[in-house]
Amino acid sequence: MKLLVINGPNLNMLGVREPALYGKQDYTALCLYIRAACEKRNIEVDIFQSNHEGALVDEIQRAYGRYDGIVINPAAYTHTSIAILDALKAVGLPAVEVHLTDIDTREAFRRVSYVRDACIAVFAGHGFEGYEMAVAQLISAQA
Ligand code: CA2
Repeated sequence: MKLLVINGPNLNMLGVREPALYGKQDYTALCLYIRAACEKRNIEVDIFQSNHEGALVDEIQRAYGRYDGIVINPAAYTHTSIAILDALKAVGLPAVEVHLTDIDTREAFRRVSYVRDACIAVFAGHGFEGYEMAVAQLISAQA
């Protein structure tokens, strides 16, 4: 099984500011965590991060025929991007939405998720562990 993990804008800034919200660990630590979670389950993984909506759409399209599932934290684009929703629907791969924080208990504008409509599950508010939960979900969806 081969998974693609996609992270949206500003997640590369993890650990730099707002540690109370997003934790003290940086983006490199998140990537190491995801790789370890996949390795222990014998899952191949590629991780992609971009601050640009079109680049995220391009990467989702590129996944078609190459991966068995997508784990996506679209960051702020969660709440705005019909383009990312359409790309996920277009490729039709099982996708799981992840957020480090619990977006349902933050500002009202974060309660809206456009991408949710194209995802089989959502894990929000579990920090790094949410990515591992998403990987486990995709494995059990495939079985
Ligand atoms: O909780 C999440 O994972 C989010 O997707 C993170 C996004 C936010 O826009 C979403 O509403 C929820 C923000 C990404 C990280 O932003 C940072 C801001 C300051 C310092 C470090 C990271």
